[in-house]
Amino acid sequence: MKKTAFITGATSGIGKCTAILFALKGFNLVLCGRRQDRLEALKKELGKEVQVHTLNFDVRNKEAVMEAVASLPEEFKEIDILINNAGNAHGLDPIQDGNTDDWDSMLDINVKGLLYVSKALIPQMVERKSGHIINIGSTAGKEVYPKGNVYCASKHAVDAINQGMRIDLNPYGIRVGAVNPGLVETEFSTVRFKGDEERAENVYKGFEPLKPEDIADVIHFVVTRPYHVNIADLIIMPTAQASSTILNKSESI
Ligand code: NDP
Ligand code: 8X3
Repeated sequence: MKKTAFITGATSGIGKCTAILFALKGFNLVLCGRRQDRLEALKKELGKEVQVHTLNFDVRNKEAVMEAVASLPEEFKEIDILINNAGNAHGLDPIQDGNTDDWDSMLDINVKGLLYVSKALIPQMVERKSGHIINIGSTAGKEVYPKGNVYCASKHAVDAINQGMRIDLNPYGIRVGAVNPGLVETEFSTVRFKGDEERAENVYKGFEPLKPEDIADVIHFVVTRPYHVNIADLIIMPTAQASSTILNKSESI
């Protein structure tokens, strides 16, 4: 029987590439995001290969999250794999200049949103005594870099939540692990810099960044290990990156 994966943030970047790869590999999909046109396009494209259901909600809205999960049709109710991926950075400012709306966005989406979606889906995993939760953290959840303050805090929180989930869900045989990417070229920097494409593109100039496909590949590896194998925590960086602040940039690339 095909497994069902529930992916948040499936309309772009890492989530979208994971959805595409999972469809190719035969997973049924519940795809989430706020951009309806993109959800519909994905359903049309991937629905040719597997069963796809889309859910449009903002992870910040607790009621909307619970209602969306409750609305799942019978054939999508049993979720085998939850990929907590929705999230972004908003702004890159020293703490003294930080925008409080940006802080709210990052903590509400990256931390509380992840918790709400998990809260909605974990009970059925506990009841079945099986399931797999993959939390998309970041190198920013392992170290703090200049001006990264609150985004790094949100991803450090994901790291702690990932560990806490693994401990609390251990008696129920549920696998929990984090995938922590370094620099991946997606819409991430466009969102961080509020639509300033030139500034966003500059982040990935002079070195070869990860592609969202690279992370999708790792996520697929994680979910396809035998059930007794749980990949608890992975860090993936571009070869040119040694840490959040050490990047081998060469003008020739
Ligand atoms: P993208 O901006 O390309 O994708 C972000 C996804 O999150 C979109 O599908 C977006 O969908 C969704 N999303 C954002 N806010 C909300 C919200 N309030 N409610 C519901 N969905 C939301 O970025 P990435 O693919 O790069 O990011 C995915 C994850 O990877 C994030 O958690 C990010 O922190 C993490 N990450 C990214 C790295 C990078 O360098 N790119 C490195 C390390 C980690 P929509 O707008 O349609 O709602
Ligand atoms: C995304 C990677 O270095 O921009 O989480 O924070 S970084």
